[in-house]
Amino acid sequence: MKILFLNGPNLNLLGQREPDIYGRTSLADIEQSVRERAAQSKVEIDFRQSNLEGQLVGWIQQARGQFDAIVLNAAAYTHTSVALRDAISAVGIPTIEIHLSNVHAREEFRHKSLIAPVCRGQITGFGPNSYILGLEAAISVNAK
Ligand code: CA2
Repeated sequence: MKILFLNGPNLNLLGQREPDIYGRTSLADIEQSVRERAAQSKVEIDFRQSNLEGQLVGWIQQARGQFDAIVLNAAAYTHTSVALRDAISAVGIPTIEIHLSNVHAREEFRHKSLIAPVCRGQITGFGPNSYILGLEAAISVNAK
């Protein structure tokens, strides 16, 4: 099983800025813990980050036939991107929406996710553990 982790804008700053909201763990630390958990289940992962909407759309399109699931922290694009939503819908790969913070407990503009209706489910508010829970959800949706 192969799972693609995609991270959207500014998540490369994790651990360096706004620790009160996003914690002190870097994206590289999160990737490492996801890799360790994935290895236990003999799951192959690819872990990427981009600040560019078009890059994320391209990666989703290219995932067709290559990955069994996508775990997506679309960051701010969650709340704005029709392009990401259309790409997820077009490729038809089960996609799990994840967030570090609880978007529903924050500003009102974060309560709306444009991608939620085309994702299999949403995991929000568990800090770096949202990525591990996302991995487990991705494995479970593929379990035969
Ligand atoms: O809680 C999440 O994971 C979010 O996807 C993070 C996004 C935010 O726009 C979403 O509403 C919820 C923001 C990512 C920005 O990450 C930063 C990390 C460190 C310092 C500044 C920003």
